[in-house]
Amino acid sequence: MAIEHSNIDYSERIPNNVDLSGNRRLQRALESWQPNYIKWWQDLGPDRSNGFDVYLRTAISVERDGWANFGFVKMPEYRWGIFLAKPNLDRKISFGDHKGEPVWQDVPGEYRAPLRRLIVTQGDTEPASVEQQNHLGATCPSLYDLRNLFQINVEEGRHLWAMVYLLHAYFGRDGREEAEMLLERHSGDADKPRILGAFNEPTPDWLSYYMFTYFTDRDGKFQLAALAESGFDPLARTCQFMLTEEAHHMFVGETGIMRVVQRTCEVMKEIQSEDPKQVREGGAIDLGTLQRYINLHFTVSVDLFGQEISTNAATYFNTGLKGRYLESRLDDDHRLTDSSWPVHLVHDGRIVLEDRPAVTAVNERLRDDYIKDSQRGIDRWNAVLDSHGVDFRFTLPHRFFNRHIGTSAGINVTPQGEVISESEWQSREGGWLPTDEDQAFVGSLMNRVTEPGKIAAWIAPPARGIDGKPWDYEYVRFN
Ligand code: BYC
Repeated sequence: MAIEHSNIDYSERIPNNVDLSGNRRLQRALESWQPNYIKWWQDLGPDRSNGFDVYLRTAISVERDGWANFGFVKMPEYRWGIFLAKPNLDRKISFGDHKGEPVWQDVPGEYRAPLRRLIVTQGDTEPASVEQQNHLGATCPSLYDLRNLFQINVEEGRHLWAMVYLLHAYFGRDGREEAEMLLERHSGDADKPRILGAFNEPTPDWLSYYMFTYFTDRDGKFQLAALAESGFDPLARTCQFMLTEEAHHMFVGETGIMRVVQRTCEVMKEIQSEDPKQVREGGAIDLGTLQRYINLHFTVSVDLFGQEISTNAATYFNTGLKGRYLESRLDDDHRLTDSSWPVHLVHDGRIVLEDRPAVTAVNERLRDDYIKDSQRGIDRWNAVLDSHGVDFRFTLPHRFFNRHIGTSAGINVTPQGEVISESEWQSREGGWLPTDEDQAFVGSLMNRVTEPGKIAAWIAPPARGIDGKPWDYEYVRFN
């Protein structure tokens, strides 16, 4: 294997810390993928943004002080590259059948297919999210928000590079073919859709976007954390570095929704009413609509954890390819030979909690961690309501509400966790999930605001700006 550095070589066409120039074949392969990537960015990345100067962070090293370097960049000139966290030469596999063995620097032949599949699935989500968001620049509520959108987009693009590097470097010809396919499947495409459900859903407006970055990017956090435990060291180190960038994406979602809630509270105070109709007339998003958006985006994201009982997941765990959240900090045998885990299941139309072999329940366990983490934002949004003396409380719906993957797919469950009939679902669904009318209303608020210091009327300004700059800084220059 090549020598690797923590500093990134920016004199190369593809910035990297994996000594790419020491492997000409790989370098040539990636350099021939690069124009296809740029073409994809031009075609399906942020609409009509090529000439903008955007205040973006770019990693110049994977050290603590080097990964967040700010400056104005035109997005097609962003230095997408290949950055792996520093190696730990003594690292051992920490779970599964190979626990205690040195981590792999190459792909173990017998695990090649499932490993490739995990990398492809992860890689597929990254460009999908850019495609889902490509039209949002036309309706941004402020320059600050526009900049954050673009930051997330370029980083998702880089996360695609991260997976494409692994495919090219370790999977030969089929890896190269998979890398091509990552640019050929498209979000919502009837013939060649993205692999996972949530990544084919539209992100029609900025409320959906904040919900997506809060709930769906958080799936990214948990999946990347599980892959960061992998026995395949290049994957683990790639994901470790990706996680440093992921935090900002969830921050955009959490604070975005918080600012919407803040504005709604201000309007309710001004008009002395919490009546949804009057709140909407006041130009804010009523709390019921916000709850329905939470319900939708939470459930679509919860589906991303797969089946409650999964032999795929057990195989990934046993073979050392994908661990649990913070695997090395868990206090057990890390093999799960005799342990069990409580799993929500549906039996004879009833929801039950039953112990199942833990190794088959690792998807569900990751979902448990995710749900716990998701609750934190709900608590913060409720604290905003509290500080305005508003009684309403946001809640996460039951994990079986509105599911399309897993044991509750196809049964109707209320947000409170009651199983109901199809006809009852039909009559009550509009109270739980965004209606056409909700979406039309939210859509009607989406007008582009790009003057520094100005912000759309449905959202409060952020508490602070980016990189120590004021929030009303000119983060995007249109030229
Ligand atoms: N949609 O045994 P199961 C991110 C399929 S987000 C469609 O549970 P497994 C990001 C499944 O493929 C993180 N199909 O499967 C966020 C399987 O198919 P086969 C993305 C689904 O493999 C925002 C079958 O159902 N990373 O980074 O244990 C912006 C049986 O299911 C879905 C990853 O997901 C679904 N939702 O679990 C940008 C990590 N769920 O085998 C980026 C890599 C399941 O019957 N992926 N199926 O043909 C994985 O670890 C696994 O593939 C999954 C699925 C956890 C997703």
